[in-house]
Amino acid sequence: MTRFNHVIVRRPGRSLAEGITSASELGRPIYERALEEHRDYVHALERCGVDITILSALEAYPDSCFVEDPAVITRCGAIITNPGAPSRNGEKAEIEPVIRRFFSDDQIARIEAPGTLEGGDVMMVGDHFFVGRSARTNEEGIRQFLDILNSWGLEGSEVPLRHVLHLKTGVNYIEDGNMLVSGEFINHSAFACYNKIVVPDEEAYGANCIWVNGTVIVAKGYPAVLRAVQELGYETIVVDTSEFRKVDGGLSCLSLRF
Ligand code: CIR
Repeated sequence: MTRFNHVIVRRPGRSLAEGITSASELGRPIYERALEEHRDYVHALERCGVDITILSALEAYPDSCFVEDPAVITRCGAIITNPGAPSRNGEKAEIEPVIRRFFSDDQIARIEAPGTLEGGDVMMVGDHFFVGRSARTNEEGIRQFLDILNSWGLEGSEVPLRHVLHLKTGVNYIEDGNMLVSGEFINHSAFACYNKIVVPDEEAYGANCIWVNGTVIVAKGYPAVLRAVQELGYETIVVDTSEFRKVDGGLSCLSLRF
């Protein structure tokens, strides 16, 4: 059974306003509001019974509060990724010393060039890891990732993406066989055997929920998603992530949970 004891987050910096975005029509994130939303996010996690490592903002890396992307943590070890976005690649060197506080040398592996991989493309379902092949995560990155998993007795499989930034932009596992699916993943054969909660198009951003020790954290403003998750019997906490949405970020991207 999955249980998380630790969470790593990084405060957003003022440079978040320069983060990569596909949604410029939403405007640039407002730093003070992003900080407030981030504090609420941390409080929500605290209520889920995890200890939280809060890292300082890194102004040199506008997207570095999205700590999910430069590392993937499994029950057997951690993988430092090789982010495919050039402006984010240096984040891997910033996260590694933090990962070392929790894992020994033999529990840490790396994705090496020409392989690229970002953690937002990795969805953990027990000991199986679905990996999105995206503009950020390439074939070689996935090959290396699956090799590492296999060497640890874990397994994974590739899911080609057509429209979304990362795999977990559109599909998220909330344990107990339940999976939130939106857009291109609704009828995807890889997810046919799960209890699918279909997220309507107008709430697609809300598909990015996180399960933490029995509680599901849901983004504010997605009532159909919230209702569906509550009807499954989960405790829920709603957190506003609208400033992070302006740079394509959501609930899962803002933490490493292990
Ligand atoms: C990026 O484009 O890399 C950031 N602006 C958003 C990253 C979101 N991360 C995630 O979905 N895991």
